[in-house]
Amino acid sequence: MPINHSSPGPLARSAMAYVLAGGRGSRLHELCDNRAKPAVYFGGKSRIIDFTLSNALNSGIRRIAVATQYKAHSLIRHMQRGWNFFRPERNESFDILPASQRIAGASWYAGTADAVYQNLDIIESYNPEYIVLLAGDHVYKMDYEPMLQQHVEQKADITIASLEVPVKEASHFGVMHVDENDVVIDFVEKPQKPPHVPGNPAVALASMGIYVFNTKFLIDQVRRDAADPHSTHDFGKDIIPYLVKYGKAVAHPFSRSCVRSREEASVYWRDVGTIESYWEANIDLTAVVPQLDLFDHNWPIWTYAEITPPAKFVHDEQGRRGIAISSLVAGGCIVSGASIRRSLVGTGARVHSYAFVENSVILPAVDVGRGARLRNVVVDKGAQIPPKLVVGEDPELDAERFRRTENGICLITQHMIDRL
Ligand code: ADQ
Ligand code: ADP
Repeated sequence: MPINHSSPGPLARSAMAYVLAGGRGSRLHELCDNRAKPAVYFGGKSRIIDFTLSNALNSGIRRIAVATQYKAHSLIRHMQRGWNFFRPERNESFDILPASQRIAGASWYAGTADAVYQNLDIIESYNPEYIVLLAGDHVYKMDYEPMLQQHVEQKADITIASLEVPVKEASHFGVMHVDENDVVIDFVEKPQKPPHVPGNPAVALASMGIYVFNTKFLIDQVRRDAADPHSTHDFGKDIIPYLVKYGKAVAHPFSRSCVRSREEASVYWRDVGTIESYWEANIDLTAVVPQLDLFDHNWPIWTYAEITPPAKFVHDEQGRRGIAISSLVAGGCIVSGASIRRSLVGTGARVHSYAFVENSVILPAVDVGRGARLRNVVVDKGAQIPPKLVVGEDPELDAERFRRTENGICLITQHMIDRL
């Protein structure tokens, strides 16, 4: 049933969120061997995509579609289990759209614009007034309503969420210049030498890859792009540069719609695209006042949570205490005679006697054997850490056995343990 445009209230109710969740996440290496980046665990019990989906839901959007492609099984399974509460009889919908050769001759999604083009019939069947186009692989809390309002007030063709980033990191982004009304006057996708904002050589204005369109306009643009033999069918490379030149593109500063609790000192948006940034963003959650507040009742991060008993901390047979300090420990864990510090421990993990875990991200169902010592590691789901294994004390040995980053963070997977 089409969305009722005449109903008063927030614009989000006339919008559909279209989430691109097909990217590869190659800099997360083995963490993305069997799952797409949006399906990677974050914060002890959520997955990265839960942030974008929760933002949409908490903003009041009730129609969501997610385009998947690369290694999508675990992502699709997660969404089927955790995001299946939308009801067509309430004008709600949740569609998972794997690249599935739905259009004659087309195969995989060639680029982000193609991932929209191949599903235009589905978008048209819901007929939303606006599309909020999102990426499924960032960690942030954002209310999309102020962005929709700005889009309508400024009669924009496209509104692009923007964030100031250090110039030295800006070559991973689309970089913009805006005029005094936030109209984008220049846009370059991933420039080698990023231009800075006027008056501040250290800062560039980056696109967050979050766009608002009027649906009819988006459909026209994506069709035009699909017919263009010179296009790579990508928003950042093709559609946005075209609209900055020939249409009206407006930038929406993230600071106007970033959701912050009283605990949060500054705006928070993370790509968590590398092992180091992933580790760091997770470990930050163990701080007394973390930069990201996951305990904010006003903006819950929804997820699929397995039914588990609460985490349990017990003495071992010799009376050694099982403890965790400055740590987040998910349900179903048993910590027996082991010490855990500044770490995240995922659902259903076991940490056995005499083990010591520090500054580490332990994903679900990991088993840390007796006497193992882990420092500065990320352990992939289900890995069985052998008794007495020591990681984080001998850089050369670590680099031989595991994936060790420049700053000494080790990613450990079961496959690497099998080779020991
Ligand atoms: P990138 O993130 O590098 O830059 P891209 O690789 O196109 O752009 O990914 C955008 C989103 O689409 C990601 O969530 C990815 O998972 C998904 N995706 C990629 N290819 C897909 C496909 N074929 N099918 C389905 N989903 C796919 C973009 C913009 C920049 C901007 C940054 C902000 O192009 O201008 O600065 O996002 O992170
Ligand atoms: P997640 O932890 O993301 O929920 P799993 O770790 O259970 O998912 O598996 C991720 C995906 O990879 C699933 O589709 C699973 O079937 C598949 N998978 C897991 N291990 C392997 C493997 N060794 N080879 C190929 N596919 C695998």
